[in-house]
Amino acid sequence: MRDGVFAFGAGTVVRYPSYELQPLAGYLYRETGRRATVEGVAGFHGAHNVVLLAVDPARGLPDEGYTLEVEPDTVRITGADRAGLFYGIQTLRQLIPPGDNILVPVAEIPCLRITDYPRFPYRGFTLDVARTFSPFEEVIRLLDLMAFHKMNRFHWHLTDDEGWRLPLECYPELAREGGFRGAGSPVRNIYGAWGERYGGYYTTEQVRAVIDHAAFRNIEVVPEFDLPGHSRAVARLHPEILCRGPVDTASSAGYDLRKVWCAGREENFEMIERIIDEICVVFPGAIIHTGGDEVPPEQWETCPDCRALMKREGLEDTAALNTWFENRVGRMVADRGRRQAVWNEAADGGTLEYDPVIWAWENHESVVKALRAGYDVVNMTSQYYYFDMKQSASEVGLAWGGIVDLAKTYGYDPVPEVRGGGRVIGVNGGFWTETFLWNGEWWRDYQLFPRLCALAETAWSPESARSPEGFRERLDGWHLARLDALGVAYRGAPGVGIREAYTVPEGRMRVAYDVTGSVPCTARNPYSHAADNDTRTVARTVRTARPGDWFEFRFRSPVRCGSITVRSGYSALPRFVIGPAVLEVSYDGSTYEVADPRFGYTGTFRPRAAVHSLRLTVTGEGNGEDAVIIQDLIIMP
Ligand code: TNX
Repeated sequence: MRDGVFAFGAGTVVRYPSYELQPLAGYLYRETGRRATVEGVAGFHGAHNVVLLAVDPARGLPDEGYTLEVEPDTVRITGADRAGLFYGIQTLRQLIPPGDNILVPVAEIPCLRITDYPRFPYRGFTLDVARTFSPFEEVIRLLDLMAFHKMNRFHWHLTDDEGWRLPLECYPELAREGGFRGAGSPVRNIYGAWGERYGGYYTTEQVRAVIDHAAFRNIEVVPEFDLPGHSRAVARLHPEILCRGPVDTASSAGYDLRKVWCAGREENFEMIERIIDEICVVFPGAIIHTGGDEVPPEQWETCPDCRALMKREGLEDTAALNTWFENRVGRMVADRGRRQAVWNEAADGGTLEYDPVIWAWENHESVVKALRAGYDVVNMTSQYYYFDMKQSASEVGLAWGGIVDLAKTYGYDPVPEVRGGGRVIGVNGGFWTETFLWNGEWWRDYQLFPRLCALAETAWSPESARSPEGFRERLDGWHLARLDALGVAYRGAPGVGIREAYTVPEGRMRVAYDVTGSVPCTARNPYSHAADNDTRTVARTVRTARPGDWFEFRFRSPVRCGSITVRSGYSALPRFVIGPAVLEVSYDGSTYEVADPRFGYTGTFRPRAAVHSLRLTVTGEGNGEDAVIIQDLIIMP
């Protein structure tokens, strides 16, 4: 810090010395409230009130580094490379007082000198767009926010069991049909309401626009084609890729849940190579992610072709087969001059031969294991960096990785001490989206911020410069205000606060009723759990509900009320829902009339008289699940 301030605005001139930097000068102008004028002139020429941009590798700063020198008359931002200059501009943005930039004509920036560069070359974030779709505009907005936090890799999880969002010329049906689920699609809903048509995919133009928008902001897009598991969506359109073993419909009302590419079917590798080839044409980045996670062994174990292959290749188990599979795909990636990235399980059954980057996600041990084996590792440990995990016990999200609050994310040192072996090349935040189908639009900001700020600081700053108190101070002191100004509805923001997963409205009525149904419930989760007025307990059936199955809610004495909400499924994860169904109401205990003809997983209606009983009759087929879950009624006066 130095004495004095630079008055940014009212006559400030932004100068760029060469044509290539003009777009960055324009970017600085726009992102700092359009206060300055921009001109293509090199040097200061004795002028004052000048911001001078430059790239100067000769200064000897590491890649992506920069210096920022603020004096009363001049601001000089010098990048080691273009990326460094870009990050110097981000820091300048962060030095301008938060608030509405446009309404403050002159912003005072304190005089100072900064020398800055990142700890890790890889500072990434994963967005799962397969389970819940994020439209193009949301992706662009996320890239802007990532860039503001100096993050430089966008890992786009484009394919999974529940959807294929990547447009391909070689297999256009994958996105056009496999991008949707529910009615009219061979892909069914596992998450969300039965039968409901849900989905979307990106157009080729949008994919290009994302890549360009990211590249300008020094973000490389890492596309993921998740295989050999997590491939139900493609398997629904191309069932020939599956193993020659039994179908998997035992728990799913006839819907085949199989999701693994057969490893013994040679034509599969032709199809995969065509897809990889097109991915390499569309995506210019260095890394192509080919999945390798969570491959259920049963299909390979029962397939004659896979068994013959394992025998021929001397592969002991399905873990070895998974590694073998990823090596074949790795070769396709390497042949095209790219580097393969895989989830940690891909290395469980042998050596990956094409110098892949291992994305260690399961736990800290998986980071250590991959390092010991000598790989480059991206640390994405779910217990710290999965932003689909709950932030406290009562909030929305999964919890298999524990409660991942801000302090946990911030407090984790991503570089374990492992002698020799590989190195941690970076960190990555993960946002898996199966939990968020029901939550409208608020959840993206809520789950990501400010946890992403903590991850970004871990990614950039040396471990020795980090401190939880300092981080908290900087958040409360100005960074959260800056997020407010950027319109980010982060957890705890004014008007957002802390949201409970299941908001049970205040003042609901406690009324005695009984629940019965045509499907028995489990002993652990009987029907009475849906009638005990305790919203933490649920009833769970022993099998899925089929067309014609019914559930009845019978009040001990007729209830006069303003509204009744019937709810099904888990409160945290939109699974095991009932629907579609017809909701009927009886005011006399014997005749029924329709209250909601299109009941999804939930439905609310306003009775016109005292209610005697309610009945749900299932009209749609199964949900790819072996049960449905019923919650307490919410009855409002
Ligand atoms: C595990 S992360 C998965 C995802 C889920 C996530 C939910 C990874 C490689 N596999 O498919 O969405 O957990 O937290």
